[in-house]
Amino acid sequence: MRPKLLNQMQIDEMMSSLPHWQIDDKRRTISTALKFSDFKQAFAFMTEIAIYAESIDHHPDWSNSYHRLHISLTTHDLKGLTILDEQLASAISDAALRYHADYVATR
Ligand code: H2B
Repeated sequence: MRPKLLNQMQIDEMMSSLPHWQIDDKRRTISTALKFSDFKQAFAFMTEIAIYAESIDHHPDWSNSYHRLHISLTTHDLKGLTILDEQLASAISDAALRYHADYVATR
């Protein structure tokens, strides 16, 4: 699939459906940060998201430290946001609920 960059209106719509995500000033990435009960939970979550990311061929930029996970999404090929970022963010938010992860301040 070769997605198109979202327009301003589509981005606004996306952000209203992703309450725990922030968009950067240039509107090229969305990001969030999560805290899990421990490292094992964080890594299990990452494994689940990694498998999903592979299935849609769209991959997160993320970093993990102990029980914290910082996630940033963008469509590198187009240097901006597409429906794939929305799809991955929404899958991440659904999984975060199941894992009882807490949203924390992003860096
Ligand atoms: N993931 C993300 N986040 N952005 C991309 O542009 C991207 C990707 N491109 N995964 C895909 C892989 C591309 O490099 C391959 C060739 O399909």
